[in-house]
Amino acid sequence: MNNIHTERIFQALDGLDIELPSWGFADTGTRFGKFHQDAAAIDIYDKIKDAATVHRLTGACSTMAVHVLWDFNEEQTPATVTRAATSESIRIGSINPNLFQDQVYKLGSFGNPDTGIQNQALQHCLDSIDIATQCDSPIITLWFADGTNYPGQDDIRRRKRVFEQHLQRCHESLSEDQTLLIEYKPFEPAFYHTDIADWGMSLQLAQKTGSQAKVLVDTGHHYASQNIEQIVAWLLDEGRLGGFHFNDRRYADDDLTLGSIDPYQVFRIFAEIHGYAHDTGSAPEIAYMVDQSHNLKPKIQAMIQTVTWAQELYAKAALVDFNKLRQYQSTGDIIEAEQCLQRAFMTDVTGAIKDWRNQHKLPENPLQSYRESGHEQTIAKERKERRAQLGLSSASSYA
Ligand code: PSV
Ligand code: MN
Repeated sequence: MNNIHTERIFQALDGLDIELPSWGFADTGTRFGKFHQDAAAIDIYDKIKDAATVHRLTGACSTMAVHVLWDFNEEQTPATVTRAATSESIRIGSINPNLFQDQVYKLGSFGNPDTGIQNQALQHCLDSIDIATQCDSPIITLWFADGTNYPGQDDIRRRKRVFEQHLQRCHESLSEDQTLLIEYKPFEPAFYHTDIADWGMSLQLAQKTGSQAKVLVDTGHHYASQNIEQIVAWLLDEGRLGGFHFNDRRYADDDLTLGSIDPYQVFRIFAEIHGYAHDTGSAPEIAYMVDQSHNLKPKIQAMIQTVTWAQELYAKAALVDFNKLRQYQSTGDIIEAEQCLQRAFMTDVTGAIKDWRNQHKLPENPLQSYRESGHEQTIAKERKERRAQLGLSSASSYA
């Protein structure tokens, strides 16, 4: 690897910070059940510690996303939670309102036919913006489970209009440095229509909402074979790509580890971003976040695996020779243009990444280092005992 390549990789890794989700460290399952893990986080303080562990080993995860309903309560106030994060040398990142769990949301939140319920949802969003301010967090992420299950169930145009109205109201409450991210999802839990089903709907809503509203691309929220990098390219060009929720999928919203199914697609997404920076001379401001809840894999290890693969694929994408690529594109040289991408994708960047880690006093192999540290066993023992004291179910209560 030549010096220019190493320099590009170092620069890319220095600029890549990946937010971890608090919910990815807790015991979660599918609608069929949960497989408990003794080492899973019990409360927000465990989640903060786990995110900080990943950050210490990878040097790339300085913030943790929180879910308002799951992570805050009367004792766990924004101030307390922020202090706990600071004491572990991380920060609270994006704030995720919960607009799907309360019984009142059976027919939707913003889209609900009942204006009283719409207002309850709106108030929860406004409270979440306030929490973001208290946590000094610049991002509020909105994911709506809203939609219908049957044709005719509700008026799709009415629902669209109330979304526009309530999102505008949220935007009015943002401070100057805050961004509202609007996530889309084509199905689940609603199966006939979801109110924000794709990137075009998110974009249209963001444009109507205001300049601080942007689109959140959750990589798992697409139909099979959809060209996600094209969506990324369009959103970049419109100045509305706000962030990502990283995960991989085979069928639906599978929450598989990023790159486990199609690493070349992740590379192509990153290549669009590096290409944009190359062509415009400025790196876009994008919030990179993980949205994975692992039911089977040990959670901290799955996060380290995700982050290190994201780093590797991001580094590879930084090696695309965009000067040559644009030249090949302009002359219609399809073979060489494609080779530009493939050659970068196939380049072994592991040596340069190790050098980068050494430079930052990080373990050369964060996953191995974690597995050998004994940390997993220590927290499993401590949390198992704490669960027993609290009368909570655990892996061993089923043994
Ligand atoms: C549900 O699909 C989901 O995974 C969305 O992607 C949200 O971002 C996440 O839950 C947290 O609310
Ligand atoms: Mn998501």
